[in-house]
Amino acid sequence: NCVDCNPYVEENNEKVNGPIAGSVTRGKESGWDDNIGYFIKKRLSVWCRLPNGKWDLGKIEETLGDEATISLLSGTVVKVSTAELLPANPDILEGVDDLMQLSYLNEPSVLHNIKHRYAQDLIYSKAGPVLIAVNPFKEIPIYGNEILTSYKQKAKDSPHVYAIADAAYNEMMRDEKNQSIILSGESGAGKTETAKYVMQYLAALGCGNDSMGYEILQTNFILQAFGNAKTSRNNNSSRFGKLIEIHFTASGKIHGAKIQTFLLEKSRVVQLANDERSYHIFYQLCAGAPSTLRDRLNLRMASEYKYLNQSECLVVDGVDDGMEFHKLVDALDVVQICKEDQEQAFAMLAAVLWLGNISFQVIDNENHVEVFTNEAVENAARLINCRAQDLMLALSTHKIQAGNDFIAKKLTMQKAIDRRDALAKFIYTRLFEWLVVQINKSVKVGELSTGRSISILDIYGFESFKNNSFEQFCINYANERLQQHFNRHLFKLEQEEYEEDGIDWTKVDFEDNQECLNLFEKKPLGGRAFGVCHYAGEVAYDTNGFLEKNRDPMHSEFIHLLSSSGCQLPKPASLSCQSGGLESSMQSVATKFKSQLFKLMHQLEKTTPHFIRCIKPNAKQFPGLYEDDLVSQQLQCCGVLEVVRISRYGYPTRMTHQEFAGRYGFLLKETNLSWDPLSMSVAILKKINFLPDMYEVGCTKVYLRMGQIERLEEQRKQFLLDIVEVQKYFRGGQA
Ligand code: AD9
Ligand code: MG
Repeated sequence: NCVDCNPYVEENNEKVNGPIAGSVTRGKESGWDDNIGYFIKKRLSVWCRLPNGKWDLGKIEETLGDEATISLLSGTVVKVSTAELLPANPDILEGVDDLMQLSYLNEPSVLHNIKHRYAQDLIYSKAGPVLIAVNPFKEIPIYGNEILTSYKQKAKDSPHVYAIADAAYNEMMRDEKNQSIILSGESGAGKTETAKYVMQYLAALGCGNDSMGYEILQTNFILQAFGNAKTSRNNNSSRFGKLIEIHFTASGKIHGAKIQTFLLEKSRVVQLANDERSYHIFYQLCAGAPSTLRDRLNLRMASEYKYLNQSECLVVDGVDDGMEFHKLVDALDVVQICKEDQEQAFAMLAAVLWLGNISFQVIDNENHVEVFTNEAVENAARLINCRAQDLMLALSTHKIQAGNDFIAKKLTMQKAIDRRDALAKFIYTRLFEWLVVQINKSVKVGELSTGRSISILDIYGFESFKNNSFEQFCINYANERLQQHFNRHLFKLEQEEYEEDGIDWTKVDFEDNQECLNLFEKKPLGGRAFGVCHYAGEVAYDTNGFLEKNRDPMHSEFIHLLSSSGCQLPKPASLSCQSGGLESSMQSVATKFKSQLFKLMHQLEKTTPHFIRCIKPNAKQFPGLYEDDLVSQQLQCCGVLEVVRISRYGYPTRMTHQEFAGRYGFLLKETNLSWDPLSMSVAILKKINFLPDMYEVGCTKVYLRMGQIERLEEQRKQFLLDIVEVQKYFRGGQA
């Protein structure tokens, strides 16, 4: 049972379930089928899905039953099923900065709009309340003090990460309510960079205590060195989730922060895929440590350590690890980690590297092993500050209790290797945790705390690979939770708007992923493989290694070794883990992660959220390359199409009665001047003969279902053409 049942979950589901649980509606685009004839008659553009799956623009020539003949823009004529057609937006809507302005919110229209903007370096767009950020993979001049100031002064309002940070800050000040900025997107999509721009903006806005803003920005650099690595998808991939809560004084100045991290990928310390690296800090230390430190730690080049050289990838293009090391030491100074602690931390890193070089020799025909006595084990023991003999025993034997005595039983080769790697991972993760604690001490929110804060969440995006294991299981579970938060928030916003305007919101259904979450949280999972239909698509998980990864055994030998060693650094953390009680040390990884996530969701639920969806336009990390399929898949995964869907089920067109009456009042032959705009709207809607399901009249606005506005616009166009004809006629007559 990977995710144990926790009574807390039940309680929580109950609480957050709210009014939308179970309301599932997913269907075809309402109204479109009836509109096909209209599109033929008016020669309006449509999107046509070709047999290769790509969408292309064209016009419908004719339909015969379910088959349509389409002439594509290129001139080619194709026959497709009418099910492969979707309405396209009029040219005037090309490249709008909010997707919600599109009359048709279907997938090809959304994709086309984002692509059109991206080609002009307009990387930010809105989808209603959500900011979409497409990674440019190049520097574009849209950041820095000048631009920052123009957003601050509201001189600019085009979609931008600064505008989101500004909105969050202003809402916090105005409503005295905590805010959150939630970034999501797949690896390499730009979450961490975007989060840095948010922090940069907030630091500039709330720079009361200058050094605190600067200190907070420096924490990015430290956590990046210890928690980021080069992967095949991103040269600077964050291998942990992070929530940073930035606190403000009553006058809006920054006065501290609190950082929480989630689920660091520990396997990377000992095992690397080809062309990937371990955590940046190892290479930085090997390349940049001054000679005195090198001597004290017996440090070698990165290429001499097995944990680093196994993947045949030691450098990252354009990165000078030695220089980065000096920047790191500066940042550690800024957050007031003293030189002794810094050196102790470096010693632990060197210990991990030397552990990786320890090897074993078989001593009998049962494959039992002993540690090779060489410099690796000598150095590792010296750095951990224990006796080499004790380390060797801890790595090659297993203690079994026999009556009142303990017998040391020799391990076999694989068990001993696993034991060595487990110790390396243990030391590294404790070091990481220790670092987070130290950073938090340094940026601690002072006595003056008002409780006002903006939290920024940069967490790994949804993952679906060929092989998906326990890590993907946890990551996707986290994403499923965040998606629920996202859906519920959007639903709430919509509901509020309808209710305020006196509209019956029960007519609008929303999708909820509670059933999927229940599956993660309650049911024991059997068999070697299983699939989960996530909101973002189906993922097949391979249970191989699941239980072992979930148990994450902490051998008593290590605890004994480390607590009796003279090593200063990981000890407090490792012991605090133990003193946190047997309970916490016995919890499975998934259980701990689950309760961490619940705490996170509780925390987020108390804030006003702002969502940023980051999109990776190509897998090569190249500028200027936009791959339709990849983008489309991500829009699906990060829920942008879901936002679009939500508004499609609702009423995408909203106009105030003044606007509506002003634009379409001409349709009424006789207007009564004493009519108020609301009465005019009602009269217009009656006159057009819209089906009752296609509109709603609120106190302040008219709400129209998708596609309805086109009908009105077409009539208006015809009316204006008629006027021109009449004018021509009279002018002709006069001539
Ligand atoms: V991961 O899930 O941590 O692997 P992220 O965080 O989504 O991933 P990251 O922010 O690290 O991606 O961005 C990847 C790279 O894209 C960066 O190293 C930059 O080279 C590039 N990038 C991202 N955003 C921008 C931007 N706004 N301007 C320029 C950018 N380059
Ligand atoms: Mg990142």
